[in-house]
Amino acid sequence: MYGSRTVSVVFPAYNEEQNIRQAIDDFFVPGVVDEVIVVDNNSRDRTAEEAGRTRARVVREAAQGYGHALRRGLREATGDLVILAEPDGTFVGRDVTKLLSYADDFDMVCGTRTTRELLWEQANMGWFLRVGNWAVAKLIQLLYDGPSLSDCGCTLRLVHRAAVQRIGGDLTVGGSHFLPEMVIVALKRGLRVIEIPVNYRGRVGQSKITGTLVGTLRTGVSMVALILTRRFS
Ligand SMILES: Nc1nc2c(ncn2[C@@H]2O[C@H](COP(=O)(O)OP(=O)(O)O)[C@@H](O)[C@H]2O)c(=O)[nH]1
Ligand SMILES: [Mg+2]
Repeated sequence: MYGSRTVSVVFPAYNEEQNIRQAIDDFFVPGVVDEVIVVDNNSRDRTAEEAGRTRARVVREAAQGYGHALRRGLREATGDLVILAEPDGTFVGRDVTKLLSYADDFDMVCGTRTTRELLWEQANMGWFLRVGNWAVAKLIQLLYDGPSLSDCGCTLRLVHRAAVQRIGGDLTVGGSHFLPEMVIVALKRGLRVIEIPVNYRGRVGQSKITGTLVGTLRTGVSMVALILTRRFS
């Protein structure tokens, strides 16, 4: 609970057996987080089994993709406040309280991983990724008259479930470029959005999006295409 509101955490999970249980433990912040939902996205490893041994609720999403998994989680969450995160060890459970501290004033509180002081040594956020995330975020800020944005790809974020109900029908992206769509739709609907710095650590297990240059570029191009087409078509 946060004040009188219940809090859900959503983990999209594709082959995350190595860290899923630690992540659930870490994010089940006592007295604060009421529900953790693991969206198992056709994992071929023991992700679902490992998560099934915890207090988390496991749902299986057959449509493959980061966006499909997160959208399913947004539909499944029952909390008044919904926090999207990743179970790969990159995010820190105690940052939940940072997001919550802005929840009274904003409909959506996005994390940013481009603050150097909060980047851990092993974090996959070198110069290229940092500048790329920043530049695409600035494009959104500029074209959609947004708040100050400095990271287009940070899963860790909070959204009120009431806001999800307003924007859910407009969310269409199933792939890795889902996050900019969520911000664009929120801004178009006039939701109050802010971005705050969060910790970003090294990953446990294999990265499926920004682990390779090709994956990073593909995601970046899809993001920019989405941002431009939604604005100009
Ligand atoms: N890439 C990808 N990630 C998925 C999918 N389904 C769920 N996920 C989860 O989405 C999150 C982001 O992927 P990740 O490999 O961490 O990308 P990175 O953060 O760029 O290293 C992880 O928690 C994945 O387990 C999928 O189909 N593709
Ligand atoms: Mg990750």
